[in-house]
Amino acid sequence: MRPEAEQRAIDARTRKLALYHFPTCPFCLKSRRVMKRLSLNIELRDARNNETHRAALVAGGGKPQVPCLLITDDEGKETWLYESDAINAYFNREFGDAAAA
Ligand SMILES: N[C@@H](CCC(=O)N[C@@H](CS)C(=O)NCC(=O)O)C(=O)O
Repeated sequence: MRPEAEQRAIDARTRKLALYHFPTCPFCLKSRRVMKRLSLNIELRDARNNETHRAALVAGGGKPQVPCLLITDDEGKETWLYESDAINAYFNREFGDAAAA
């Protein structure tokens, strides 16, 4: 739980993110758990059941592996971050307690 203003600021930043995932993939679950723990409202894009999302993942990231975090910076430049450990490290670095300190 964060103060409302702080959560709004985090929400504004997480609007620039999207997580490509499969609903039943254990690696995706690992990342979704961290999102939940840190109260990150990040759009989930199902690359298993949604062909558009799957195609975007392959076209942008280069392979159909999930989880993959799409990070869009203020200039619109896209970074496709694969690997659950790397994604979770990014979440903790950007939004964890240490980030707020
Ligand atoms: N080391 C990767 C493993 C990810 C992985 O194996 N994901 C599977 C789904 S559980 C996958 O994307 N497989 C490719 C496919 O099914 O096309 C991680 O930790 O993110």
